[in-house]
Amino acid sequence: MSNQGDHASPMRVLVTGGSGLVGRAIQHVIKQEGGAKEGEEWIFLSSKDANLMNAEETLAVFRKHQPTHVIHLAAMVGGLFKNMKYNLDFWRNNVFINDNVLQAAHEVSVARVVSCLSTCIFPDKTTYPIDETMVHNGPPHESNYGYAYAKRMIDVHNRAYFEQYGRRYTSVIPTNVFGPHDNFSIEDGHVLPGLIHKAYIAQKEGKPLVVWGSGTPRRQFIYSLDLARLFLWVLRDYPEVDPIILSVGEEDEVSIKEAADAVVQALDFQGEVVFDSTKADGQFKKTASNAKLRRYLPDFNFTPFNQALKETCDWFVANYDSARK
Ligand code: NAP
Ligand code: GFB
Repeated sequence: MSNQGDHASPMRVLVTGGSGLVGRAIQHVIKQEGGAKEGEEWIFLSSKDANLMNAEETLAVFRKHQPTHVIHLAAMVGGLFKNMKYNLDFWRNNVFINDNVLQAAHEVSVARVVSCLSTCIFPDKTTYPIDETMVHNGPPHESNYGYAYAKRMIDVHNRAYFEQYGRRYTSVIPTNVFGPHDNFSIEDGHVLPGLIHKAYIAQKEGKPLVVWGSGTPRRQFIYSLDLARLFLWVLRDYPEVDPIILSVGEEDEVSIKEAADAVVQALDFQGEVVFDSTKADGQFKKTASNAKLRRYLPDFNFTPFNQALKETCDWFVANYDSARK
């Protein structure tokens, strides 16, 4: 069965979280790379269109647009340090959003919903590489258990909507994402946008770039535009209810120190780089396998990391005044 469901007519796709890092990347692929097909309608929501933590507002925006398909990105999102501060809010806000969105989709008979988990929600004590079968195999890292459990419940929702109503709603599991329109907040954002913002200021002030933690943890990073291209494939052609990891390969994993060195190179930062080991390291590694993705898309090409980082840095410098920070 195609993901068109029984829709011979073109898709009407509602993208929740359409104004965020990933949402803006999907907008770029749809509007600048010819990602939409003839007759398709794409609607990108922000929280101004509806507070998806509110069930009535969520149902109203779904009834207004009557989507045939949904890419569900909206969430309370943040880096390690924001997660460590607000585990309760990450749990409650994301559970509200996810329950409202999936129930509204069911009520207006959306054919296909693609929601978003994250590679940071897997069990902290695990074997490597991590794969899609391990989502529920033990407690997540203590730094972000609120977000992690809320995200895992999406997978539980999808299984239950399939068993009880035959809904083929699915989810993807991206690794750490970066790119233009990211949240460059030094306190609340993720590591790459945080380091880009800090290096930009340090350059201007002639001060060292301070990297938090030891620099030894390891991460895989996916460029937001690559993730967006993969999202379109998942929406149109990925047939399963079970989640699929969307990540670069294990061999592309880098240390935080290597990531910082890449930011230094991309911004041509001339100052000293120092490490503040009084700050937390978070999860040491969460090495994910993209073997399942490769079985479906053996020839997909990821943008080389240094090129993607340069494009992101160039965007940040050019849009410094308006960037989220
Ligand atoms: P983001 O840049 O923070 O954007 C979040 C989006 O959700 C924004 O469009 C925001 O709207 C919307 N939103 C938040 N609360 C809302 C609410 N109560 N009602 C309606 N909309 C709300 O996040 P992102 O990095 O693009 O993440 C998108 C998805 O990818 C999330 O599900 C996230 O968990 C997942 N993910 C992200 C990463 C990563 O490294 N960034 C990694 C793995 C998975 P406003 O613009 O109006 O605030
Ligand atoms: O992207 P990040 O904040 O989150 O990366 P996680 C944290 C790692 O980068 C830690 C180091 O090892 C930090 O010590 N780091 C160094 C920095 N300098 C900085 C900096 O300036 N800012 C930040 N933020 N980190 C998150 C989860 O884990 O992954 C979220 O907590 C989310 O739930 C996200 O899923 C994708 O990769 O550690």
